[in-house]
Amino acid sequence: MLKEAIYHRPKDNYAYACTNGDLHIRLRSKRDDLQSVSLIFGDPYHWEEGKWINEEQKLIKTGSDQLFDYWFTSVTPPFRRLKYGFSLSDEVETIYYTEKGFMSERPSDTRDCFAFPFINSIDIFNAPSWVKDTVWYQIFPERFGNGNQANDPEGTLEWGSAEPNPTNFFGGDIEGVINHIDYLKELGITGIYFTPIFKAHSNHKYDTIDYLEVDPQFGDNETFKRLVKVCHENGIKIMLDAVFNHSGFYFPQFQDVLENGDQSRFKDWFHTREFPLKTEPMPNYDTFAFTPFMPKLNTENHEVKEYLLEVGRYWVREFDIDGWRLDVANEVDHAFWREFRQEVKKIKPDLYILGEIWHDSMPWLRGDQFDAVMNYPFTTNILNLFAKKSISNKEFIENMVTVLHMYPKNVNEVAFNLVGSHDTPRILTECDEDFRKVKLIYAIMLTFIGTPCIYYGDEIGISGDQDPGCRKCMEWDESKQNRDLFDHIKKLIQLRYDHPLLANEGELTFIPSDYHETCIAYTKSNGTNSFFVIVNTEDKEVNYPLPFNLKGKKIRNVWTNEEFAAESNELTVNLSGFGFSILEF
Ligand code: ARE
Ligand code: CA
Repeated sequence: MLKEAIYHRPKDNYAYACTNGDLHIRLRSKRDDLQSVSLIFGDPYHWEEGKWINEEQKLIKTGSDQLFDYWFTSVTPPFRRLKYGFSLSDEVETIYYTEKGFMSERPSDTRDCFAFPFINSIDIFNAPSWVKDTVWYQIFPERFGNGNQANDPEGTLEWGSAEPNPTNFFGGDIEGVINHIDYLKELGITGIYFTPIFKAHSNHKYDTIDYLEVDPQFGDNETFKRLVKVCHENGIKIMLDAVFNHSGFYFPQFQDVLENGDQSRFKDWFHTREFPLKTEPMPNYDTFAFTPFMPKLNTENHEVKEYLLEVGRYWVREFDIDGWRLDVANEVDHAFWREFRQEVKKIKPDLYILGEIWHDSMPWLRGDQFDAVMNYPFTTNILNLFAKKSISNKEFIENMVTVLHMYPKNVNEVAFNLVGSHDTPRILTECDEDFRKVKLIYAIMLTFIGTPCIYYGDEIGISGDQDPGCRKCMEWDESKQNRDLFDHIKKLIQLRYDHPLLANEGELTFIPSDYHETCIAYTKSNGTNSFFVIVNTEDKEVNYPLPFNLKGKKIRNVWTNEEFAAESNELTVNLSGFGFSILEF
């Protein structure tokens, strides 16, 4: 037994409480090393005749990545507190693992044990329940629809007449979104994430001038109110982008510091190093990346904090938005985000708080800051397999298992899964314009754990390279839209709504990577019912023998809507090159 690989810590993704009173416990061990793992657990204060009263329960293996196996179990401590240890067995021995290390004797004294001292409900991670059933659509407002030419900025180009660049404008606005609600309804999405809409200088609006005003190029605050109303009437939630890490260069408070230097009453609003401020050759104040046009806000300053918290509250209170996406969330202090959460959730307890973090984000997902982060590790894994072809199916499965075990399950359910955004090349372009691959990718994303998001236009086959290429105008001429892809995604969305198991109910388990050469497969199961997703990642027809004995069971192919009874215990599914299948049994 390789003890060095065995890991547990009574916090974060290894031990966490759920809102229903369950306590989830995970353990990690070297891949293929242990044969079984059990939890030895009991109430810390339950002693009888000098003996600690405890029980034992087996953990199940929920996946293996390149190096490790992951084990899981759930217990419901009646008095909301637990002491525990593990019993670990391989072929030769059984040993015990507790906070004090490894021992040959079963733990009998709670002082040795791991402790989950008390499940205080206020500390439990509690994301809004609507999110896990939501399918998002991301809109870059300047490029979705021009509903009002009167507000077009000077020099606006004809819709779609040029390649997008960092400075051109095409006149997209909020009325353009309102006008196309029927299109979004038809696709079936139930949430819109808008990149920034507040007054700013650039076409992407990440350089805010006024946080309390909708950019006049997009409409006004009343137009936005109308949009929220129309969306809500159509069952669509609204999430806005909060750019609190930095302001824009033309933010009046920053202009004041530029002008008045250390005499400015706003000088502590930013991270300045010397006066006067200069932008060349390098800004002498902190910025987003090295962009002088985005001076970093000092969120530790009381006035700045109060100002931004009010912005956070304002759009929730006055406009009834349903979510905040937090730009560059990892560069803002944790203390700020803790207060932010308190403040906005006081107004709307089921508001969704989504941080933009591309890396391991556990420190933000402990229940006191964000509900989710943008799941770029998921994105990268998909791209590496289908687009860049830099990993094998085996590595893909292993990486997904890693991603799924990075966070608690209740966090995974609301993870914001995406395969592209305004910051990445478009998925079609990544896939070398191979629509079959794009379809497969959506089949995975829309049957996966998490809340999926479609980047505007990806559903009709818009192409585009890295920013700014990925920000082309939406194509509204139906004859130029790929309606086949649209129908495909629409159907997957509908299936996800029709079958909660395809969304976030039940467990996702991959079939081990060595089972089949060219197919990736996983089950979504709640113990009674199961869905089975098989994806052929190569351009050749294959037969996939089902890895279960389903004899006598009714099987339904939910994609083709065919039903059949399994007559033998060996069933094979035929898949075309880059084909897939979704079975229910
Ligand atoms: C502009 C040009 C780009 C150019 C860039 C260089 O358009 O072509 O490459 O300048 O300075 C906004 C605009 C961008 C603009 C940028 C700067 O949308 O068009 O780029 O401002 O003016 C990191 C951050 C992450 C950030 C990405 C872009 O961690 O927070 O970089 N994303 C948000 C928004 C952006 C927005 C900003 C931040 C700024 O979503 O749209 O940009 O408000 C790795 C790293 C990540 C890194 C990621 C992407 O995975 O680990 O940390 O994200 O790559 O680069
Ligand atoms: Ca317009």
